[in-house]
Amino acid sequence: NGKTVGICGATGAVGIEIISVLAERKFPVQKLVLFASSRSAGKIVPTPFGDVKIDLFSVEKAAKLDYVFLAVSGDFSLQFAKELAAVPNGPVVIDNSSAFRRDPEIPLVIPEINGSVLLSKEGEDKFVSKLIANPNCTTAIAVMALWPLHCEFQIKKLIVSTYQAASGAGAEGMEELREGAHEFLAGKTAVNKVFAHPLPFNLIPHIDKFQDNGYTKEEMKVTWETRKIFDEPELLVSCTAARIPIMRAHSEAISMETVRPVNIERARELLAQADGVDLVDNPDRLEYPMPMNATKKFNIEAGRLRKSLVFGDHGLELFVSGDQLLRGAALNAVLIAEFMENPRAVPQFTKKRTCKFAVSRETAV
Ligand code: 11C
Repeated sequence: NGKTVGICGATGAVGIEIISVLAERKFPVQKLVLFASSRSAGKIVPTPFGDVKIDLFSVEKAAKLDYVFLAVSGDFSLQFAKELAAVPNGPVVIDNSSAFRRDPEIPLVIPEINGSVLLSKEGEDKFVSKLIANPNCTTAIAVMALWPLHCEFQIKKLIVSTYQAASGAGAEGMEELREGAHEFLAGKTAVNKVFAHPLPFNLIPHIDKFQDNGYTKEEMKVTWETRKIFDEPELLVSCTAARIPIMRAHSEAISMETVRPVNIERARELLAQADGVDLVDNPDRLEYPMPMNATKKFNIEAGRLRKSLVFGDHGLELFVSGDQLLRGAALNAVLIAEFMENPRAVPQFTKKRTCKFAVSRETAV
């Protein structure tokens, strides 16, 4: 029962990772179809599933597949995703862009947290939607650590400061950092086209467009998407997002206020047990989450747990690092496909420990 799988944006940073993750997770790929722009069309790409000739996308071609991953712009997704997902017996469409994340009709999914929102009440092999949105990388990495804590202590307020890698701006962003670092070290001024300012040896507190409220869209995504994934529309979330000269893992300092008092040892235990999370929290041995160690890992790292000086017993501080291209994009997308193949195969935190506070989860699982 092999599956036919298509990737749109197959030559981009996320598209390339999706191919690797499909192989590493042993997703039953019977045939892989790679779509990219006319610049790459016709090229032969070696993949773990054999050599594949890059094709130009059309809805007719993609409609014949079982799964289509969209790792392209939001405009492309807006143009084609709904049409493709509406084809009778057509593919499941997993969209990595922000186009549908806030659409109340489209599930926004991290399988281990809220995969159950995909399940139709008609039975386990029936799903509520064939178009599924993959979250923003910054949100996805943070909520892996936050969900188990929320289920135990009920998070009331979140203040997040991010340290985001160049890969969030795609292969071009990574290239600009690599080239710019060489230029900088050679005593030249690093040229910036992708980023608002030169990134090497710098920090840019600006990711995506500024909004009317003074936050950037990247920062607002953390608020909007955390609320939707947790099914907590009132959760207070404030984020400051900064780009730093790191290649592909995002880090985040997170402060929270909780409804219930926090026991730090219990918080450590919860994170040590959580699927998709590695607890790295031994300051005595200089062990804490770092982007260098989180790079190319499926699990995110969480550590630096401590009682908050601001929120006291009802507060917790922590630090997370996670691979932007994996949990933040390709891995999560492939896990969604795995969940659609067999919901029981994906570890689901909600099944082991029902969240006491998100009422809809209790009824859903
Ligand atoms: C960044 N988080 O680091 C962005 C990239 O909404 O999918 C992902 C943008 C998105 O620049």
